[in-house]
Amino acid sequence: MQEPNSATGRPPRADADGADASPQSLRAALGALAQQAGFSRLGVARAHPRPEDLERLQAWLAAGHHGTMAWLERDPERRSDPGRVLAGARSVLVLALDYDCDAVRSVDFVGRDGASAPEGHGWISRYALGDDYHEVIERRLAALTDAIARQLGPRLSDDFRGPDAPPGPFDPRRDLRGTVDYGPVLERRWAEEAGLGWQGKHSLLVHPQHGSFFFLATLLTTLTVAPDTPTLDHCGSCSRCIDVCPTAAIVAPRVVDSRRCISALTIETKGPLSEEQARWVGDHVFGCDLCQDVCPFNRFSRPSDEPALRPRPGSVGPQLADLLSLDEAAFAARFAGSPLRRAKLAGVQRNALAVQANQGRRVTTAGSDSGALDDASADS
Ligand code: B12
Ligand code: SF4
Ligand code: SF4
Repeated sequence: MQEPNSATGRPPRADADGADASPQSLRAALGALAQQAGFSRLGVARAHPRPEDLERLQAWLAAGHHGTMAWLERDPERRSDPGRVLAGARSVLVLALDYDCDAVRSVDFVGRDGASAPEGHGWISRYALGDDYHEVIERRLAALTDAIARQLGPRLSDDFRGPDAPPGPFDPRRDLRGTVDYGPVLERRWAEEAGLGWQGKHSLLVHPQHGSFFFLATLLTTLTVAPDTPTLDHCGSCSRCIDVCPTAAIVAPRVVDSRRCISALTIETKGPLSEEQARWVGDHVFGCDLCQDVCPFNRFSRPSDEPALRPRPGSVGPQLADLLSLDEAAFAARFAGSPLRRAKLAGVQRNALAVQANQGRRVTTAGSDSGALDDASADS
């Protein structure tokens, strides 16, 4: 006996080989297809408006926490309601792609203060050591969309969209909508509901076994898919991420002020940095991993087996002089298909110069300190 389709109450139609399209069988089939398409994990949530997230998002924007990212102000209602992104959305498929690697943790390179790297070197954050994840994930979303249409589409009865939507055969352009990162979806909120982890105090999604070094993407769909169970918050009384942040950018648990976040300053901020911002950057040339590096759950994360995300030669703790010697052509060749293109050559060199100045000040301060000691010993 097949279970009725929970969207329509009607039994699902069996296809020629007897496979059904119940929410449970769809969940199992989608999990397998997501892995075949190269994702590490799939989680599923029921699509619904999220009024509490709309309120929090509006409060975050009103406080100016988005900094220079004005695009985040566009249409918060849409960001908090998948039905406004895909008409008739019934499920949110959330996809995780692991990106950890064998490289040293930044906290062991730039230090807990974010400003103790070996002189002449800066830090490029873990997620940016290999190829640009947007491109990797977009290719995979396309492969997954194609596989769903080819392998599951023909199995779906014409009532899969539920009673309120017009019937018709499954059409991936109408029934699926993939987004990654800059799409109008609060990915971490859906990922939490879909059981892929919980939003830690640094605001990133943490999985109890896999830690937080993974990307997220979503595939909204009109299909009714059996949802997963949300993950419980395991942060407890820990506050390591808040304590380590050198710029106090985590202003409350799960709330990041981008105006102080080194990641936003080094990647998203265009034009010159103020003197204060340039000091906050410490030794970071692109992005920041400190709040994730100290999280106890990242002890469990393993290197990703994804070749495209492995560190490129020279990307771990790069030499500042190398970065500063690049011209446009050399930058384009060295960072083709890399996330660093987002900051452009001008942004990367602005950051490298800030790091150089910060290190220069350190040397001078250390020099004047030892001078003070010498003076003291001379007096005694
Ligand atoms: C804008 C953005 C940034 C901004 C702002 C960061 C931020 N915390 O919002 C900046 C540039 C600073 C940034 C930095 C980074 N980012 Co970013 N970023 C995004 C982006 C594009 C949008 C995030 C967004 O909408 N923020 C707006 C705020 C309001 O949303 P929110 O944090 O989800 O807000 C909710 C919570 O705060 C929650 N909340 C608040 N209070 C409470 C209380 C309770 C009780 C609860 C339950 C919830 C709650 O409600 C809010 C509204 O829903 C997402 C992709 C996406 N589309 O989601 C990637 C994303 C979050 N970034 C990602 C990454 C990897 C990073 C960096 C690690 C990169 C790096 N190494 O430098 C850093 C980490 C910095 C940090 N600690 O956040 C990944 C995270 C993957 C993961 N495992 O979680 C994402 C998902 C991209 C992706 N597709 O993989 N990022
Ligand atoms: S990414 Fe760096 S600056 Fe931003 S919140 Fe985390 S530790 Fe702070
Ligand atoms: S460091 Fe501690 S508080 Fe921060 S996310 Fe990890 S477990 Fe939660």
